[in-house]
Amino acid sequence: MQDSVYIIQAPPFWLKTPPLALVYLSTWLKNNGCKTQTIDLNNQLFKELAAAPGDWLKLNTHMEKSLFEIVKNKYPYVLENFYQTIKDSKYLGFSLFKRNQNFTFRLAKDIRNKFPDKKIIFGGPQMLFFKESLLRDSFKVTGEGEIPFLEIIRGSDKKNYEFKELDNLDELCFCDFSSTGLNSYSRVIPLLSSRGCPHKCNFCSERLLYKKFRHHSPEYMFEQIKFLKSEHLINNFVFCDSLINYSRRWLETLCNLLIKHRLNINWEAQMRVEDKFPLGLARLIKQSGCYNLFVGLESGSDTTLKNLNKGFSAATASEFIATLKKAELHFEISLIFGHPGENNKSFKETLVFIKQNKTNIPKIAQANPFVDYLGTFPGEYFPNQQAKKRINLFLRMIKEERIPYTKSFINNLVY
Ligand code: B12
Ligand code: SF4
Repeated sequence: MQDSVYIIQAPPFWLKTPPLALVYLSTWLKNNGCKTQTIDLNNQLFKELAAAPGDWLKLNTHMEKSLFEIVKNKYPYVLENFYQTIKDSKYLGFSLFKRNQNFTFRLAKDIRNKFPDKKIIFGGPQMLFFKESLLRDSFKVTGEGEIPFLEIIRGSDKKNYEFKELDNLDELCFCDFSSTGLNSYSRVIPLLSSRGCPHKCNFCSERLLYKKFRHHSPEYMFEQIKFLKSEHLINNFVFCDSLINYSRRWLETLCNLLIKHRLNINWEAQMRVEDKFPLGLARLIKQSGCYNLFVGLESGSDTTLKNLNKGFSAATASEFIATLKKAELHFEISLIFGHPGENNKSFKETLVFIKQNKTNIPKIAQANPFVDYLGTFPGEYFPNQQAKKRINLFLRMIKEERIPYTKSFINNLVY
């Protein structure tokens, strides 16, 4: 048995499900003989502070920057308990996102002072933003964590890992939630059937987060769902993939397996707009238990869709949405405003598209300004002052048209 490892999710972070990185990494390390535990400090603190979910989830720089000091001054026992728990461990891994980076760095600095010998490893999507070492003698893992984490525990002193990706996802053991637990969350099991995305929309960070697109076989996913359902007696699943329809045959096989074996689960996922999407497949998706899809439409203008390299036209999107509606699927669409190149004409085309298709659109999930995520835009980017104004006009229009929307995901990304 190797020295013990703790993998930590600092706050603030999403609350609904256990952080999947902690689940994947702890499952992998345990199955490779490492004594591993996870600590969801985010969930613990949210409960300890009796915070309102809306306040905790709202993107708010001030809260993110001040949270560590608040905890240190008002709830010191939480940190003391935490230090007590980790005191005998050798490795501490932190999962880093934009929202929890301040808390994570403050905590890691205190740990370095208190326990100078501990090996500290940083990973997670926010690593893309750091070129330098983050803390004296720490390890930096950009991209997938499984292979680098294990190498570090096995004694490698390489300090900087980038995109060491698994070749065959089916070699991974089924997700083990025993360390994170599921009962203290909302009893929805997160799943991941793939890593990366085969498409290349030019605003999207997916190609920066993963180098190779890979997926599990549908048989593996079916067996994993069956196992998790019987293990935890939970029926609700959320696919955290960037998209669930990377292959029609794959999706059809999985749906058929779920139906044939009467698994009776409920599931939701993200989906890409596809040309000539078969009504039969949409019905199969519904029949297999899908209760919600999150569709990345982004725009209703052909010019903007082309600029975004979405790979479909407004007419295709209209047909796709009608197909989902015909299959009685519930879905929500997301939109981006203010992409460089969007002008009044293309903006208005999006408004017209939404109006014309409103009877087929159950809900607007998200409307946000274009964010140039580490140079995803292949040209010179200038912040578009129009974006906010356009989102407000769009909001006014969907209110007038009585199209439902998620209030907290409108214009919440730039903060
Ligand atoms: C699914 C998803 C969601 C779901 C979450 C569902 C759920 N049950 O958790 C929903 C839709 C709710 C969501 C919401 C948001 N999301 Co989101 N989401 C994703 C998505 C597509 C997948 C996340 C996931 O589960 N991945 C699977 C796990 C296993 O991967 P992972 O965490 O990256 O971990 C791997 C590696 O990073 C690494 N690793 C991670 N931690 C560690 C630690 C160590 C020590 C090591 C060695 C390695 C390591 O190893 C892991 C396994 O290989 C990602 C994009 C992506 N493809 O990653 C965006 C992403 C995480 N989301 C993002 C954002 C911005 C948001 C929102 C803030 C958007 C918004 N408009 O509000 C909200 C957050 C809500 C909130 N207020 O907190 C950003 C985060 C950017 C950042 N740098 O922090 C991402 C990266 C997308 C993007 N680039 O914009 N999201
Ligand atoms: S927007 Fe969706 S389809 Fe396009 S690259 Fe990103 S994840 Fe893939």
